[in-house]
Amino acid sequence: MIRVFLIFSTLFFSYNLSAMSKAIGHGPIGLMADHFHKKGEWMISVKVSNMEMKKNMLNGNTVADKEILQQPNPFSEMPMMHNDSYFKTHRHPHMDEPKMPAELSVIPRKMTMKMIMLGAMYAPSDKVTLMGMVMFNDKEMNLDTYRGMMNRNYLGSFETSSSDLSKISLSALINLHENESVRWHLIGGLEKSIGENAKKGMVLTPMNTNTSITLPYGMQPSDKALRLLTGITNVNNINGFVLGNQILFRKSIEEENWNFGDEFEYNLWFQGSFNNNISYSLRLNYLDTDTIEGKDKNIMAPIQTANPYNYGGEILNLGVGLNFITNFLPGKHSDRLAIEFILPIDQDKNGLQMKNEAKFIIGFQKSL
Ligand SMILES: [Cu+2]
Repeated sequence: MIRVFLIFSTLFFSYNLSAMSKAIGHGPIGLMADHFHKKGEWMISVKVSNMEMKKNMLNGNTVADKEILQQPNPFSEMPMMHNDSYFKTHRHPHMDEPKMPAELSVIPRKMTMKMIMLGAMYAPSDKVTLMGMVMFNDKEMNLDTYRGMMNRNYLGSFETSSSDLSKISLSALINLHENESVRWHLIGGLEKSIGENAKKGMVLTPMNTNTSITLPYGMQPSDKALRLLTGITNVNNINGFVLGNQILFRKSIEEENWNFGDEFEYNLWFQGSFNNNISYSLRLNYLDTDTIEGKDKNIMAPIQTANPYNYGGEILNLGVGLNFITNFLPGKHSDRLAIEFILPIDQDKNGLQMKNEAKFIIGFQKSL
């Protein structure tokens, strides 16, 4: 229902955008495919973002650590995560292989995700702009381990991390309509997740041992899926102010044993100018992501992130940004610097998940 409403609002917010050389000529930096280019133009860009997650939520509500330790562990009948050398040296012949705890025993404390996106845009005609992007990500998580049974004592903390080339994408923006006050364009593209999807890391187990396991889904640099990206962007110029909106779908069309869920994204933004060289923006961003499809049978641990159902959900973000026209590099066109600060204002994630905190994006764009 919300989707239908959003699609209609995109179609009806129709009111100039010849202002490509003004700061307001590009949308907030957190958007992709917000503008297109004139025939023969090139643009290269780099964007860096940092996002944190802290605390945990169960079905959309804040949850205490004590309650997390009472959540059932879906892998409780499986053998305890171990490394072979530990069992060769410690195992008694008459002892059963230990099973995993019946309840979750490891709690994520904090997660930091950094991304670097390198992009290029080229317009072979006024009708079509091609866009390519390469993305690197770096993820870090701090976790606390508790004893798996009896008194559930806190045993200690550890950190896992991964960093890799994560995605490449190629898309085309089709200029549907453009006049003094409104422009419309379609977005179509492919996005390939190319990083490692079964990276291992050292963890502290609820038996107070250190061992290497396949990291849970959220810590993997990639899911190896190929996604179809489709969308539509509408930008209106109303007396020097900009009102834009955009709908984007990311749908997995080819996947391995598991993949992150399909995504629906809606952006509604407002921009104004202090002068030709500085503009400000306010953006509402709604993201609806499905749970993980499939599973990796090696991902098994007494922690929420090892369960494919504890992924996805709905998030509403508010972004505040600034665009600047700068002259750092020589050339016919001036360059652009932009920042956006994004805060979640409502999050209803599926199952047990960490809570999003602020995200910060900074980008630099150079037209050639
Ligand atoms: Cu561009």
